[in-house]
Amino acid sequence: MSVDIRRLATLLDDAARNATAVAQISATEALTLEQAYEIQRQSVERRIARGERRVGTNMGFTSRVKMEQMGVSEHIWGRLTDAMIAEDGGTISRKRFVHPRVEPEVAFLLRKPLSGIVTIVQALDAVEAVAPALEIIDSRYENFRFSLTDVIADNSSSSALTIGPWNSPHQSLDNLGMTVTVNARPHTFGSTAAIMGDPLRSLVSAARLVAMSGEVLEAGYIVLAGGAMAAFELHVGMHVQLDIEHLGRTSFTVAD
Ligand code: OOG
Ligand code: MG
Repeated sequence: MSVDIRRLATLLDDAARNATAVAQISATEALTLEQAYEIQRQSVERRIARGERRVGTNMGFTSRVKMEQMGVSEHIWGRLTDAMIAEDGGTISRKRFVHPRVEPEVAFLLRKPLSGIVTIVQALDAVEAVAPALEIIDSRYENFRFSLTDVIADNSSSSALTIGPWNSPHQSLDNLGMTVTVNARPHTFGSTAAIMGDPLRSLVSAARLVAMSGEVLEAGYIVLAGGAMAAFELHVGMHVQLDIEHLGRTSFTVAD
């Protein structure tokens, strides 16, 4: 049976737009990785056609804790658009999402394009700045459960993010303390080391993976290196804050 890529791209785009969950595609159709990324591409194309602008790339499952939490052990990537960026310190409506979760991240801003096999030195040379980021992920699948190809087709659960201050990348980034605070109480502690021992390695992986789909990490792109700690559910009234040692802080509040 041939897979109807366009229908599945529309299904997932509508699910995201209407904040309603759909059944896992893998329950009824076996997708290849190429088909899953093509569904993702076409569903994000629909956003672009509605006026959104591509601003970057989101890496997934780059830490052991994230792999274990979701039962997926391969790196994946998704596409970020401008509509996903929320104001740092601002308010985000719960209504936009199906069952949102948040995770602490490191964001890179590129000053040069990157694609294919690159060294960690080349990756660093392409970075303009680095910032703390909070990513809101929201699977469009029922019960936040999916297979590898399901989550890829669903744009790697990308849904929103806040970004803190941009810093020089010319400092050691491989073991910075991360503190997540919820409603002024410490929630979780971690380290940027959880992201492959050094979040720059996630950028190396991103360059290689996007090249397999004929893509480039463009100058000006934001690249999210992946959640460093397990994601947790968001509820109305929560104020979530991330502090990364030497890099600063980002936060948001969940409104009705
Ligand atoms: C997929 C999102 C992956 C990350 O940082 O690992 C991701 C998911 O967990 O739903 O953004
Ligand atoms: Mg993430």
